Amino acid sequence: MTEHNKPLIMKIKSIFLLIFTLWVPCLSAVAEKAPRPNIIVIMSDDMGYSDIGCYGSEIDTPNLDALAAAGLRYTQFYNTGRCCPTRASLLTGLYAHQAGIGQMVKDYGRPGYRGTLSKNAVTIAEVLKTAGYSTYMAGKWHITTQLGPDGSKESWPRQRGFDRFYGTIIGAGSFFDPWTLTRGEKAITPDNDEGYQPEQYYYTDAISDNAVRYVNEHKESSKENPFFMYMAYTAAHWPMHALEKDIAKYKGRYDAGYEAIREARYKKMKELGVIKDSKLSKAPQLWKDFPEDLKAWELRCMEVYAAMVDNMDQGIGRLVQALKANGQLDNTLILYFQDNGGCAENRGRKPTAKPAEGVVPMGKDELQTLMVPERSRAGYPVLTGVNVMPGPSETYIAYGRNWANVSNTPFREYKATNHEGGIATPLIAHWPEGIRTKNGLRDQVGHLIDVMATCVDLSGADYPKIYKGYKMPPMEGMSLAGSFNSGETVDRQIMFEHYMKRAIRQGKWKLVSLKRQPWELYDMEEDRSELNNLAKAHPEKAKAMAELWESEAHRTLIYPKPGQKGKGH
Ligand SMILES: [Ca+2]
Repeated sequence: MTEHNKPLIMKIKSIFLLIFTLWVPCLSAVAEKAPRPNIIVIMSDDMGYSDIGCYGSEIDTPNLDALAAAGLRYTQFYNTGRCCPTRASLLTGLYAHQAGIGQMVKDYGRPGYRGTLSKNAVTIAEVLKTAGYSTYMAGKWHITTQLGPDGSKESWPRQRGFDRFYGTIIGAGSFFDPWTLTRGEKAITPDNDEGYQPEQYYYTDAISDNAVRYVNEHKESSKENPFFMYMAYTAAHWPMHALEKDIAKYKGRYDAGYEAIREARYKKMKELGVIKDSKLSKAPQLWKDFPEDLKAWELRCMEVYAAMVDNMDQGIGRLVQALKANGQLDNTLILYFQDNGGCAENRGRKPTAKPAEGVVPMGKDELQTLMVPERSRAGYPVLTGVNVMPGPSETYIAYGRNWANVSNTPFREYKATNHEGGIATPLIAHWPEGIRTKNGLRDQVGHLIDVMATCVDLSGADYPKIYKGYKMPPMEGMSLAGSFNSGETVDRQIMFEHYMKRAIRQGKWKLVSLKRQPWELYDMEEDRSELNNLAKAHPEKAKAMAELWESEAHRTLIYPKPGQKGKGH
């Protein structure tokens, strides 16, 4: 630079400074005016990583596939492995124990195990309301011990931040007559609900239809504020209940048996890129070894399961159409994921001990009071056991371990464990105005705790330090928004614990154990299926991660455990 040039450069600098001074407030004014997105969180129940089309399934899910094709699929997203803790963690952005629900909805008298959402935790709905969002929920709550329609409701959806609620307070029940069915705060039956009288009542349709109604009524009321909606389907949790029109489509689709379906999924998953070098884990039973005389029944279980997923996808399609018709699809972030992996529970696979006798129809206002009804609303006895063909309301059967293993292709283990078969979930993110990548894959490791951070980030809400006089722990997660338009990954540390099954993910490493079993160590980049235990090959790494898990367990209220007086083991 010469002396001669200086004044000119200074002049240029001044001009730039002037432009900058005028331009930046202009830009920030635009940013302030940019409408904040609506946010819809859709969660399904008891489904494996490979159960939707865009993650490898043969089940028809064209609407979820279309969201994935126009947005992103995450390949390493985690839930907690079980219904209640997942819901507690998702809604609060904390680990489940910090939110008071480390196990199920039962009070074990320890801070991490009260069975009801902690007052030292705030829900996404509560936070987003402070930023002017309307808040709606349709579906399963399952984070309170308060079940009775006449008792305290202080930890019900309406009391925890949702303006409107339609759904169930407990975690499971008949799809034709759900236990704890509620509109707002009022206990209802499918027959006496004045707000919803379809030709044929089916809970999955009811969740979809009520969600569509919330979206439409938000628009009709000309509200200019954005909304947050939480849709928590009970599909495809047991019982295998579905509509005959949906089941018919899947007749014969599974006749080739477990291995053929599992291998087809495995091949498709690799082609799609949702798994990389994961090998296929060992199946619990081969199709040829399943009793020949029960095969028609076993096939029917999976046909009904597929129909349940299909029906949910149809409902998601109706939701997308409503958003499109209202001109709101482009500025709505839709997240879809699952609450835990495929369920190996044996529910209803043995005959009913004492079936009800005769036909005694239920009255219009007669509330269902059982998770497993003794009778359908029409009055017929509900039956379980082999060769009771699932689907109708007079049956109550789970699809069983072998199909759960197919759902969890290619992983090991099931719902309620911390192995990948328990905690791996798809995550689809769709937001035309915010996500530029189409049909993208994201390898960023993530967890339910990230949903709160994402909502806070996109809504501009302040996450409170104190809420209603209670102190709030800081959010545990990180916003997903950073990965919406970038494939770069950030190393994470993520904790897991449920009924003494435990895990910690740290970068590419995962330390995991079953209940009262030794730690196993896996390299998740090479062995996502957890088949080659490296704990002995890398003892120092295993030890360091085990120590980290212990210290994090104290911090995140895994300790003290139920039955423990002090802290630690
Ligand atoms: Ca579940």
